[in-house]
Amino acid sequence: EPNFPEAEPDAVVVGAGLAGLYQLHRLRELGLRVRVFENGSDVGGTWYWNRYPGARCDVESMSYSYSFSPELEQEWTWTEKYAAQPEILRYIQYVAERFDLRRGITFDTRVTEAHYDENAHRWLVRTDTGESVSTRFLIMATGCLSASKPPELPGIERFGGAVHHTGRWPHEGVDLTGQRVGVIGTGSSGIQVIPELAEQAAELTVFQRTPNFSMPAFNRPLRETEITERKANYRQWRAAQRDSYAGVPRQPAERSAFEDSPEQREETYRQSWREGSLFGIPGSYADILVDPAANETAAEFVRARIRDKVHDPEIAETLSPRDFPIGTKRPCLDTGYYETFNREHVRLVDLRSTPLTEIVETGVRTSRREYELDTLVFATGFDAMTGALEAVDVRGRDGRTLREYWSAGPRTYLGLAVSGFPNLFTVTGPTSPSVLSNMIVSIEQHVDWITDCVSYLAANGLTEVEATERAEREWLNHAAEAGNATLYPTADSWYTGANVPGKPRVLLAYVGGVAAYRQWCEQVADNGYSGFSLR
Ligand code: NA7
Repeated sequence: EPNFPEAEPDAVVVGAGLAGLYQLHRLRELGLRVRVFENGSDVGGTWYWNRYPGARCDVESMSYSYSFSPELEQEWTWTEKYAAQPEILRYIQYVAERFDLRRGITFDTRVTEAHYDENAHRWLVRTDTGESVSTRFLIMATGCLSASKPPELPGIERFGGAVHHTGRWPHEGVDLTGQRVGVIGTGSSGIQVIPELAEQAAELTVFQRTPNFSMPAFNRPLRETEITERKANYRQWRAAQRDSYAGVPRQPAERSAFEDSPEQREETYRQSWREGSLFGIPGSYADILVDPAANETAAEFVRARIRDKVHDPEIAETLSPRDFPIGTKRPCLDTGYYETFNREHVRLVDLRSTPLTEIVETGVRTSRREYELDTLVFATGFDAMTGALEAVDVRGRDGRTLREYWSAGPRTYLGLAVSGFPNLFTVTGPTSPSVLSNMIVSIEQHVDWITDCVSYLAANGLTEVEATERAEREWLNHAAEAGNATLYPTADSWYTGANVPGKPRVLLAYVGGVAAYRQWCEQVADNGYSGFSLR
């Protein structure tokens, strides 16, 4: 591979997170010339940017790791059940070194536009550093939770103190000792950062709009024996991951919640709770994500745990979710979240009963009073699934823009490809299982599929692959039908786009599970890429 930047590579990959890195590795193995553009100054994607204190993966580390290299699996040793961000970032950096990936990546560079030239059958890619690159394949590895959502709040520019977003935490860290700190947002990021901020701040005010369900992570150092055992059986474990619903091996529940007596249910939930996993409580019974009454039994179990932990009954009630079924918004995993509200210097402000009216120079004003703050932390989330893709000016055939084509919600075939956009692939794109699964399992499956497709084209002397509109329509109908059989569409969440004002409300992930989805994708490939036109 030449050392000078290639202006006409075979493939451009956008993003050098877990998806982009593996895609680079696979395409190189095919002998392709690949350019990767990455906005950050180093590899890592999500794990490069989200450096807030307490940032941690909510999937267990020995499952949240690449499976493609048995050597890598043996060389790397995770220290905790749930790895913290610095450890995951070190892992990704290790992978980049181990497979010599950095030399293929142009850092500090954002891809701003990608236009398809129908005559040349190539994408013209432009960057914010003024580079232009012509490529046959364009692979978006831009991440599902990478475009931060601005906290639409009036007066924000007036605030005189420091402002930080959890998704863009300063690399040098932030010292909050002795400060009056405010946090807005109580999703996964907020729930992780709040106990840590409470350790530092003199006074911590949490502004909560919607309480979320959180389960204790029961995080702990991994035992020598578990590591040895997993390392000895990694192949079987990986196969089980791929064969599972969410990319995490787990016996699927077959019973309805109402087949058990209330006492038996309580015992089942207690066992699930002790797992310290996202999948525990919602996976306790087969009908929790389908039947509102079954769901309520699980929700009430968690509310009772909140009441156990929080001394003040009024605060416990404010922290208790009541307006969406448990599991339909991504549940959170925490370490000491609810307990934090027992601390003298921590206060909870309920924005439902006292709405935030504006940000002022000295702090936050609600309908009831003003809160003076030195630092404001936004844990307000992301324009999930589509934000990073639509941030690029992508134009396909006939000048069709992705933004316009998706104006009523994203349209994809398998979450992998878009009709009208030949040779464009989206790794873990909308309507693939993506965020409803262990991301890394879904990433590897997509990257492998894309790599096979590119290699199939070459082997058959073809230059162009494009999803047909019909296949896209049929896939979206299937995905919507599957989604509508569950409670997921009922919740206002980033799964449905409801967290971003004006965003079309569509369930953005496929609920069929990674095993069924993988079979679907394999079938498509085995049938000579049915639903695609190949030219
Ligand atoms: P989330 O889960 O989208 O949480 C964002 C939080 O911020 C949520 O509590 C929101 O309340 C709150 N929010 C957002 N905008 C506002 C405004 N304007 N005012 C008040 N409160 C606001 O994002 P996270 O970063 O925590 O987690 C994203 C995923 O990353 C997570 O699920 C894991 O998969 C990893 P709302 O619920 O909208 O009322």
